[in-house]
This record gives sequence, structure tokens and C-alpha cells, in this order.
Amino acid sequence: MIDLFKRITVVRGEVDSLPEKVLAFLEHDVELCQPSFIHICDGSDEENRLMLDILMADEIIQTLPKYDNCVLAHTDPRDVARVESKTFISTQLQREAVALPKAGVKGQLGNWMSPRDLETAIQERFPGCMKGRTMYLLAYCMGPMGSPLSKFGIQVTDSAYVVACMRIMTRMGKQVLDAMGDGDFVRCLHSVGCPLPLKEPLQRNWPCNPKLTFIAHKTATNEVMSFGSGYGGNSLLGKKCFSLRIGSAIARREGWLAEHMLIVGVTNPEGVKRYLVAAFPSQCGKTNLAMLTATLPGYKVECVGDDIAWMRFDEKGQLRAINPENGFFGVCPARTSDGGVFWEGLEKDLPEGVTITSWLGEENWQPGSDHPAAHPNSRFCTPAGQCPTIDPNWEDPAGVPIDAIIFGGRRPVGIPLVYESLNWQHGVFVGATVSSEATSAAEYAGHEVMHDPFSARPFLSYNAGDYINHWLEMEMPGRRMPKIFHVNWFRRDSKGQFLWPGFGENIRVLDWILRRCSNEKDDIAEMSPIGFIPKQGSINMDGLENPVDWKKLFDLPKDFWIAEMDNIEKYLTDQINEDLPREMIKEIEDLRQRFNQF
Ligand code: TSX
Ligand code: MN
Repeated sequence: MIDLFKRITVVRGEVDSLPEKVLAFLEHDVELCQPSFIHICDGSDEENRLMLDILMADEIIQTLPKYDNCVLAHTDPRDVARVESKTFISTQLQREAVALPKAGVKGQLGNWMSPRDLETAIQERFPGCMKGRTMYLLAYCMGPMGSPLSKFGIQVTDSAYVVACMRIMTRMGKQVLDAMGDGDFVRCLHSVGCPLPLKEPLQRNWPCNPKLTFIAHKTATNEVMSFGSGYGGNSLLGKKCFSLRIGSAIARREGWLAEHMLIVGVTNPEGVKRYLVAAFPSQCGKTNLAMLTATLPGYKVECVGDDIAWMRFDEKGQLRAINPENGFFGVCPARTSDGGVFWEGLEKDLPEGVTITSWLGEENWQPGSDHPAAHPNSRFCTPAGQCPTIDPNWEDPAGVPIDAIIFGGRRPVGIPLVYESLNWQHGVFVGATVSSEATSAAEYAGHEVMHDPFSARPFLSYNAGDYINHWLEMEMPGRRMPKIFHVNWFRRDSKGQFLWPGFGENIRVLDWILRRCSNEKDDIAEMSPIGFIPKQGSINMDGLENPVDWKKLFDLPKDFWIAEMDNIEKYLTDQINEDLPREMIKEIEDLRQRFNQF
């Protein structure tokens, strides 16, 4: 046995029984972080109870007695979101990681760090960072166990909160170590960055280190290093770090797609079921769409995933998708005095006499207060299998067949409810030019429309020009290319009123989209400069509470679009410059041409 472990108490599991490569990884990180204890996670219920007991004792979580097996954690108010400015991709050459912007332009498509600077950053943070704490080692699988599309990861962390959440968000435990054998895995190191004894008192008992927070990815070697934050997006490394950033780098090498997309199955009244994926920037209600309750009779929407899709063409040329995750990490609530949860909009449903405690701990928070009860980025974490509308095929190792890809954004003006791209290349252009009113899930504020190519801007791990190229290269003879659409639930009239009721009524748009994918003989679309748009009356509007103004929903104001095209061209050429595939320049030219003739 290695000397290193003699000085450290292994409180659970046996380091000797670990696969050789896992042991080498553990050894390296033990030497670096110097924990006092080691715990090899087995993923059992008993272990989970132990994690929750530890978190209760540390007063990090409290139970919510109104529900079974449900706990609430309040974080340090400084640790509530992903931190894009502190998220880095490290590669030998800068241009591998980020596109070279035009001279004098600040790049917005990711932060690069040189291997030397990364080493310095690591040495400034990790040595001794787990002193006095337990290092947990957890083996996990992204994707259904046994699926050829799944991938393994190992995360070491000093947070019991992370262990408990990773057990929900991934397939985690001993069965994964057994299945992995001496196979490959993504190496993930996480520390909250608060060695014991503490140098500063904790805020709300939540260990974190906001000053030194930093998340780095070595895409060439499948490694993630995250320091200083316990917030899910920064600490549950299977999700954004592995499934999107490392995942898309692997996908590029291996010829598949790792995308920031929900996956749903839609069944129509004839019983025909089709699957689609959709990408939206933050604050567009992606999880709401993934868990849609259809208002049209006879339609059913079932959820495969709400955040990430791993997609590959099979040997028959059919695109198939898996959800690499095992849980949902959704936006939610504040606590009520009866041990339940509350979120903005549920004021009317509060039982008599029940009061709300805000996320900052103020009791008797009142609806209508000048600040919200829940932090706008507060989250729940729950197993996907518990979703009432989970798709029966959600864990199919082969993945589900995908017929349509939807992009979308929150666009108050100019962009119609739905349109279909003219072909694959035009669809890639539609994805590359996604924009949306700004987000609160990251550190931005305000309401300007921001570009978010493929809704993946915060998750890009290689040059955006190469990313677009990779999408273009998906099209090959013998492949049945899915149709690509764009939707906008958020168009407003001149008085600021939403033109589309949204939510469950969006099934009407999904129905139109899937009819377009079914070679239906009915002629339901017509050509426009931006692509195919629905023929008037071709979207089922039966039973809508209020009539919709078709003309305003589908109008293509020429002045808006001329400005939009200038804006798109400037953004793509400013940001991606020499690395922009010429196909995108061609698409802008063709779009201008089509508007000229319009
Ligand atoms: O999630 C939303 N979706 C997708 C649902 C499947 N939201 C909420 C966004 C915040 C995350 C929406 N908000 C949607 C939508 O389709 N549409 C809107 C805008 C809207 C808001 C309120 C109304 C209508 C539209 N109310 C009435 O029409 C009465
Ligand atoms: Mn997401």
C-alpha cells in the first residue's frame, strides 16, 4: 500500500480494491489536497443517510417535513450561480479553445488559460485545500448503464452536499466502478476551498471561497478542476463541466453531438410518437417545455431530459439521443412555515396561516414585497425517474430517434412564433445565430438581447468556428437529417402584451413541427425569406381562450430584419472572424438576397 494513505484514515471503502487508474488519480489528488479522511462512495441508501446526517449536523440542510425525503440547503449568498468569468478552457494553443476575435474586439465565446497559467492557478488553490476534511471519491456514469453512448467519470470532492446531489444527478456508486473496470474516465477534482481550521467564519454554514472560485477544463485529457464553489453548476461536475464542455470536445473527436438540449417524445391523437430535441438560452422555460402538459386533447408530451442531449447517428443513418443525466436540477422555491415550498406565482395557493421564509432567512416574507422570496437562481435537485411525465424509453441504451431539432430564444420583436430552416446548412446558421433576452442564471443583469450560439455559449469548450463546422459536417450521404426549426414564445405587441399564450398551448406549435416531419401531403408551410413559415390556419387554434393575432405573430418587418442581419453579421465576424466557416457568410448573403426580393 502506498505510504500516502498510511497518514490518512480511510473511513469508508477500500482504496486497494480500486482500479489501478482510479487509484493513481486518487493518489495524485490526495497528495495535492491533503485531506484528513478518505471515503470511497458506494452509492447506497445507507451512505446517503450518512451524508444527510453530516449535512444536518453541520446545519447546512434542514428537512422539509411536508414532503418525504426532502431537504433544503441555503448557500452563502455569494455562491448562487455559475461564474462564467472564472470558467476556463485550457489547451496548448489558445485558438483550439476560443475563436480569435477581430482586432480590438473582446471575445465572448469562452476564456482560455495556458497550461502554465493553469498550473499556477492550481498551485495557488489546491495544495492543502482539504486539510481537516474528508475527500469523497465517487464513480459515476453519464447516460444509462450499459449504453454505448454513455461515459464514465470519477469525481473527488470535499463536499457531502455534492455527494448527495451527484447521487441524484448521475448513476453513481459501486456498480459503476465494477462496470468501468480499467476503462477510461473523465477526471474531476472539486473542492469548496475551505480547509480546517477556517480562516474566516462561514456565512450560513455554507463552505465556499468566492475570491478564489475557479473552474478549469483540460479538454485534451478529459480533466476538470473546480475550486471554491458548491453551487451545482460549478460543483456537480458531471453536468455542465463533463456532459457539455468535456463532452462536446469528446463528441467532436468521435463524430457526435453533446448539446445543451431537452429531449421529449410527443404522441398525437393518432398514436404516432416522435421525439425532438430543443435548445434555448436561460430563462426561456426549457424545463417547462420538457415537462409540458398539452392543452390539445389526445396529445401527450413525455420527458427524456430537460438539459443535455448526447446524440449520434446510428448505422441506419438515424439520429439517436440519450439524456446523460439521471436527475433534474431546476429553478425553484423558498420555504413555508408548514415545511413546504413556495415560489413566485403560487401566492394564491398558500394555505391559511402559512408564512414564507425568504432565501435570505427573513421570516414572514410577504407576497408583493420589493424583493423575491426565492433567489431567482435557487434550485431543486430530484431524480428523473420521479417525474410524472418521464418517458418510458428515457433509459433506452440505444437512445430515442430524433426527428426535429428546435432552436429558440426570448425575442420580444421581429421573430415569428415558428419557422423551419430551408436545409441542414441553413439550420446550422439558425443555431449559430440564436439570441435571447438576458439571463439571471449567470451573473448578467438587465434585458438586452444577447447572442447565444446553439444556446451553448457558456458551455463552449473549443473554437466556435470549429463548433459550427462540426455541425455542418454532421450532414453525410446515407443520413436522415432531422429538420431544424426556430421558435419564439415571447413575441410582444406594441403595448408589450405577449402575442402567444405559451406554456401548454405550445403543443400546437410542436404539432405543426412534427406534421412537417411526417411527409404529410397537406401543404402547411410556405416559403419566406427566413425559411418556411406556417400557412395561415395551419396551426391548430381550436379551443384557445383568446384568439391570437396571426398577422402580428408571423409578420417579418423588413426594417427589423435588415438591422437583425447587420447585427448577426457583425457578431459572427467580430467574434469568430477568420475561424467563421464560409458557409455562414454564404447564409447571410443568401438571407439578404431573399429579403431583397421580398
Ligand atoms: O416557460 C415558459 N414557456 C414555455 C412553456 C412550455 N414561460 C415562462 C418563462 C420563464 C422561465 C413562458 N412565458 C412562456 C412559455 O411558453 N410564455 C411566456 C410569456 C407569457 C406569460 C404569461 C402569459 C402568456 C405568455 N399569460 C397570459 O397569456 C394570460
Ligand atoms: Mn442548462
